[in-house]
Amino acid sequence: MGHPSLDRIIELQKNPANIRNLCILAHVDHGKTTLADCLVASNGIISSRQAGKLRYLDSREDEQIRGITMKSSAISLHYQEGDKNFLLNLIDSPGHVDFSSEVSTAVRLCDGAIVVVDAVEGVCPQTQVVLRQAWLENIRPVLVINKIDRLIMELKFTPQEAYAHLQKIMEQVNAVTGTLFTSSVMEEQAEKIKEDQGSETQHGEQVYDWSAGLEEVDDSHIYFSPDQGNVVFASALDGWGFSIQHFALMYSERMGINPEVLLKTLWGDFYLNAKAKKIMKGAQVKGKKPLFVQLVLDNIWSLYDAVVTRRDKEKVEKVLASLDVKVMARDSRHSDPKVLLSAICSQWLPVSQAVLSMVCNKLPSPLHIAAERVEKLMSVGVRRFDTLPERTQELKNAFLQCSSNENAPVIVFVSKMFAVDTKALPENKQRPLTQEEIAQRRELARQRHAERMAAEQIATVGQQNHSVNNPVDIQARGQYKDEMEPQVLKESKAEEQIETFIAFARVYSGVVKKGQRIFILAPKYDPAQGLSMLPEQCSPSDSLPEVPHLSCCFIENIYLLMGRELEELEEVPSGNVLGIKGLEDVILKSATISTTPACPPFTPLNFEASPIVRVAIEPKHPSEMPKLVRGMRLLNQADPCAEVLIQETGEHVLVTAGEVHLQRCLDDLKDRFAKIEISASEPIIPFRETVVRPPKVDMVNEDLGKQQKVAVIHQVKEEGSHGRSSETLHVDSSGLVTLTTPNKLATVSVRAIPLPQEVTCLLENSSALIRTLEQVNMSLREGRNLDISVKTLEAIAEFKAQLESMLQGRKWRNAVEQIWAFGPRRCGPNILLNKLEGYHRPSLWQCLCREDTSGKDGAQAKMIREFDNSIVSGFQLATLSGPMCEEPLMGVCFSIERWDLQSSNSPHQNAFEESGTFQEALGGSKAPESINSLEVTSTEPSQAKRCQEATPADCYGPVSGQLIAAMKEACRHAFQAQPQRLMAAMYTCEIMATAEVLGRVYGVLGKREGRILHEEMKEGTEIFIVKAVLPVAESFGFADEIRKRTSGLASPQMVFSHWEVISSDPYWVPTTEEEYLHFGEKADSTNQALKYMNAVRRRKGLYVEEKIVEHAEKQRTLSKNK
Ligand SMILES: Nc1nc2c(ncn2[C@@H]2O[C@H](COP(=O)(O)OP(=O)(O)OP(=O)(O)O)[C@@H](O)[C@H]2O)c(=O)[nH]1
Ligand SMILES: [Mg+2]
Repeated sequence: MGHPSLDRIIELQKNPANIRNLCILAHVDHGKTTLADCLVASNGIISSRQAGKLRYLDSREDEQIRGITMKSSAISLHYQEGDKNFLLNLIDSPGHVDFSSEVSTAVRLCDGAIVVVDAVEGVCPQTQVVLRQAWLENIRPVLVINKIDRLIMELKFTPQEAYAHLQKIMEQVNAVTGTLFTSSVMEEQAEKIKEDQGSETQHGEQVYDWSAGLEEVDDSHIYFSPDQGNVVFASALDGWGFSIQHFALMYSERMGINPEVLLKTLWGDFYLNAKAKKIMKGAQVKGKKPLFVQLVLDNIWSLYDAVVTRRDKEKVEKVLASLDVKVMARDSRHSDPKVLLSAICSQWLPVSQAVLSMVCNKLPSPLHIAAERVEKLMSVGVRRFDTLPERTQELKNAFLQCSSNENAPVIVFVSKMFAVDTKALPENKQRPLTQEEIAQRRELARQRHAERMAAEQIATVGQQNHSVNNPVDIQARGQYKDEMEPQVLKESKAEEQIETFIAFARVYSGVVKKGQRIFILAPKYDPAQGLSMLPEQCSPSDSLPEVPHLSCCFIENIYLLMGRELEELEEVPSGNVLGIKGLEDVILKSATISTTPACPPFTPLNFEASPIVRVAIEPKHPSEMPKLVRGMRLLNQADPCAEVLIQETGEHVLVTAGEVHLQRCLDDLKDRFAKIEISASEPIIPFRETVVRPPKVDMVNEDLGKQQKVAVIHQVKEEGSHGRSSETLHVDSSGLVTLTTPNKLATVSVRAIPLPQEVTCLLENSSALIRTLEQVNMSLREGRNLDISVKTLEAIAEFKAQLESMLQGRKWRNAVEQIWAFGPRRCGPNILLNKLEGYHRPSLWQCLCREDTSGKDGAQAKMIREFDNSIVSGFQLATLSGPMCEEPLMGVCFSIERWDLQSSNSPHQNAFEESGTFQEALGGSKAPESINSLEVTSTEPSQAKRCQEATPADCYGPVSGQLIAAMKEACRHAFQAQPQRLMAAMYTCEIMATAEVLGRVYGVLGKREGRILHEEMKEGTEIFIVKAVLPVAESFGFADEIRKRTSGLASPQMVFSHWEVISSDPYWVPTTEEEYLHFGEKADSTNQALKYMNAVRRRKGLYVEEKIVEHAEKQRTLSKNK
């Protein structure tokens, strides 16, 4: 098939029924880019000889060097089947975990996916992840089992063994989809039951069978099976691939069997009974060759045997004759047998043909977008689809129709921004000139030359007549200077514009045109608000009032994405993937674009990996700081997952998903975006601070008595009294910390309690939900009514129930109801508990039982007390950075047990009573009154005195501020009154290794404090899969070390998994005889936690308690003796 012309593609873009938007997904190195090469070669864009070697879609230099894909890139291909012409918008994605955000951006734009699985390695961790991602985005997958040649050449399987192995892989893949499917059916059933229940409760108890739903739903289409036509077996490297349809058709002709029958029996436990000329069931039991082995695999095996293993010329001739394939003499004489093999296979079983045909027949076109998917895309956060404004709901039809009508609304989603060299843009590129243009230019040049000659002649004549300092001459020179300046300016501007950002996007409705004006809907845009603020039937080109999160912009240019190249287009109709220029100032990473303000922003992308590795960056030469800042801004825009921030300390910090990702970001920064030398710090490793239950035994396993606890508390008291008079701070023996504000008007008592581990986990995993809960509560407090979807409410109720079941026991009685806030940032894994007597705040869970709050309990009792917010803020600050090394807290519950607040105006009132000006001075009496009404404390005589003393209280600042500070301090002291621990971030890492290098892998893991979770052998292979956890702090250079030590035979995939308490106490010092004996006086050799803590403190410029001179006396003695 020839290279499709641009006109052809433009033509094809107009017929959405024949468009397929798809991406290639797989675990790292399973052969996505190689397969993409084969498909690209089928369009003549690269030669078929280069396919598999070129890795055309890996256009970056580092991708080529490292051999892994780092950015997803798209290409449009043409495929013809019968008289039907298809347009395929293909996106190749990376498989390395560090770049899984690139997968999310690709999946969002597609309707289908090719999932590639390595025939040797089978289902790997990323395979599961991508299948899940496809599932979450409702896109349909097809399967390619790749690298079958490895079964022949590397594992030396017989066809029979290979068949058994392939069956197993198929089972594994289907097991993953099966789990996804079952859980979603269960969810739907549960929802249905809930909905029904309302109407049915009157009719008495109903019993529901959970499995019933599963049996009713037809799930055959979601599984992969060769007879369904959604599986291709391939070797992308050798250029062959087939689906069983191909063989079914071929053999049905030869053997005279109905192709339908063959199709059903070619994969499965069937065999050919030669005598009876019948296909029978039960090959395994009878020890017969299954049809698949006999008719398919045997042929391939014998081809490899003849061509590659034996290189038997005669046999090859025979095979060629039987396959009816002709090869060029050059290929058959080539010294590398793989060349001949590829030449044969590309004619006999061309992989592109098999894959493209499957894609066109099995994947949906943009016209078949599921209504369910549209609703999911359109409903953001807590909102549900049917609460969206009517005009917004109507847009669902636009999605479903995928119409390119003139009056269809334009809806486009931008999933990422990518940078291209401005010079490489088609409009800036030099293109070959046509004959006419060449002639035209020649004519122009000739004219110019003639003019110049004439001018010179005049000049020489003139010079003879005039003196040198001719005013005209000076003027001319001045003009010249004038011309120079804009030139210089232009140049510097051009330098700035070296990178242009192109939006990677898909049109869901309407036609996108060059020069069109459109609305940009930021993720937080609310169509209800937009519609109410804007006039009806407005368009983006009108002058409009400002609406939050909505902006307007011109589409400067649009492109067809062709891998490394871009092609300029005038317009792109609905259903296509495209690149858009001109949005870099209005879109940071992703956004929705529309011509109607009724369009909602799409749901945010699901990112699987969270950025965790952070480094501080600075330019080698301090004067280049502005360039670095600009470069970092560009990098932030160009990468979906990288985060760039400036810390309070002034450091410029880059946060990435892993080491490989970090390296790529640094390279990009150096070579493209900042173009300066930079230096990056050692990765900054995040820690968390927590408290634990007091240990029962000491470091040498001796029983601990009470004295240690007391010692700890003593220490806190001492520390506490450093900064402030101990009069305001009191710590009792149970760890309850009581603190009074400097103006002595407010007192808080706080206790820190460790949360059970599973609660911390739950909080950590539910942060999105907690944030939603917080939003809901906020709007309830403001009196706004938010329509919350049933699903969200259920999720909140379930979360509450889970918390209740986890927080059992006397200590936690009623705790869930008393939760005041979560922190830090209002959604973190720490809890503030309200243990105050007589203060009934509105419950955090009020959205679950909105009817009662206003009813019987009475609004009176559930009032929010004045300065409630200050307490929460103090708690947020305390949990954001702990006392150990200013890292966030985790798994700590602060229970606030006393909160007295004296009315701040009483002393003033005393003083100002007579003059009566105070009320005016305060500008109204609302606030002081409400404090009065909630006053709890008694009126002792000393109280009055204290109040008198506190008259100049104003010098301490506003009460709310003091209360925040006091609450924060109280929490910190309460934290210190408990045994404190550091928590380390942990990676889970999966390593595939062969038996001979397994020992070395364990060696490296052991050295880096890794813990092996389990090890298993992949069935039928020599490969072991080791799963381990490893502290992030020890992970830098780990992948490289493993690769080096095993000569590249094992490579780990690391993903952030959880936080783990480091068991050793950083503050521990030996106190008993035994401990001295065991650890020596210094006891610093083994304290890993202390090392980590001090490293963090040093980095942050905090005080580190270290002895610089260790044994001063000895040194002196030595010199004396000399
Ligand atoms: N033996 C064999 N090797 C293959 C086959 N397909 C790909 N490979 C090799 O596998 C390696 C990885 O191939 P890629 O195509 O880069 O894999 P990928 O899935 O794109 O990798 P990432 O993009 O990094 O996730 C390369 O060395 C290929 O030559 C195949 O069919 N058989
Ligand atoms: Mg790749």
